[in-house]
Amino acid sequence: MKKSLLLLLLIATNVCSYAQVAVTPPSAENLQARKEYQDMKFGIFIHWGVYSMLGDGEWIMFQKNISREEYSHLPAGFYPSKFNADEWVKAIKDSGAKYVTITSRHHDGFSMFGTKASPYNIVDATPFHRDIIKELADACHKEGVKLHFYYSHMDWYRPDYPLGSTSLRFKPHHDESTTDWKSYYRFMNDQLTELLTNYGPIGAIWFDGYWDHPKGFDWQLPAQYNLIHRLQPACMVGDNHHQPLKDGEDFQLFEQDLPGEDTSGFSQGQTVERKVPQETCMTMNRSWGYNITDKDYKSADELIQTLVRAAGMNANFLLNVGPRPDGQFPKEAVERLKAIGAWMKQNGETIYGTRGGIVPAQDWGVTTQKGNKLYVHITRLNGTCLALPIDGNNVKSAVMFIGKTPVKTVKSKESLTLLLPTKPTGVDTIVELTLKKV
Ligand code: FHN
Repeated sequence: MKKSLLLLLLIATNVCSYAQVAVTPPSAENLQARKEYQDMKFGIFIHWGVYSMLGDGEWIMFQKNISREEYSHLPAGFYPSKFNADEWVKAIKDSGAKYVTITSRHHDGFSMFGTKASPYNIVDATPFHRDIIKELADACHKEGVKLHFYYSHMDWYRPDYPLGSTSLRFKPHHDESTTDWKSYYRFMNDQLTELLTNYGPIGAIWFDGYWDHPKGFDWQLPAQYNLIHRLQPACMVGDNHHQPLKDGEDFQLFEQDLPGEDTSGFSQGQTVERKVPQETCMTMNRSWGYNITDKDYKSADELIQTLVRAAGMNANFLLNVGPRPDGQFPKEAVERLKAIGAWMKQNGETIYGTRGGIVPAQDWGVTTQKGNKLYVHITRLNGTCLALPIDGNNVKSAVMFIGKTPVKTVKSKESLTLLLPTKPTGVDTIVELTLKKV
């Protein structure tokens, strides 16, 4: 009797451990990494792959219904002769960005790094034969720029990938008979292991493509997230699933929207979870991957204002660049990165290391805060008078951030009214308040 009970217990424990993998709680390094990540505030997203050669974005395989067989001839022609990782990192650093998130493998299934898990990769399948991710990693580590990896859960190339909503609509290569979740899951985890073993410290894995499968599909995320945290405890996990935060995720991603907004159609299912950091990713024009005809670039001023607004909403801003097939950033992107960099050089103190200030985002702008400094970022104001709903008696001084000239104020227990010397006209007029008590 005793023996059979023991047997039952053993079986039950085993079944449970397979059915439900518990997510490992975040380590001390991970919690520290989240803080440092929030301090960085600004990153550059890079969408680059063999699709860049076709000059019509990273979804071209799907949009033009290109078969797996036809598409797989692209790598043999991929030779980005002007690629120079040091130049990329210099441009990124000069823009004021502190980290870069690059597509290690996008939905087309082509790996932009040297991987033993599949020959369909930049080292083995292109005449370039160079591991651009390794070169970028070396340049980033040398320059103190953090490196994050975008990694697609969805795959239009591999026959073992379980057909999802996109691959069912366009039948790129295979049917249900070849799909094999176990094999595909093993492949992803092998690649993630390589990415977290061969390229030094990695700041984050940025997943995308979850939404390719209907509700109920089990991506086995807890075990995958645990693997990442086991390999590099400080590495953060983020997933662009457009859903509420899931267990084991260290930061929350918003696509083309600031946290809490829903203009893109991607953010409907997301509530802002303040227990983790937030990040807003955005295109500079209308495309992620290189698009040869898309010249609809946002102005540098608009991008700066979005970065400022994100900071005021306590979020990082991840701004995308889609390099050309020759390996260089488009000139429009270079110009904007330079302009943002010049602004950050002057005003970065009001952004880096701050958190969203005590006054929540308003139509006129936002506030950021670091200790007893409250920075009032005015991006749109008619007139010269601005009332802030804070205890005016708690404000020791008010000065213009640039030049430190005093700003006249009217104080009450309920508000502080700023009487600006002139109507704000620039991209961001910043008033620096010093608080008596935080
Ligand atoms: O389908 C992708 C798209 O190509 C791009 O990578 C963006 C970046 O946020 N995310 C996906 C759509 O949610």
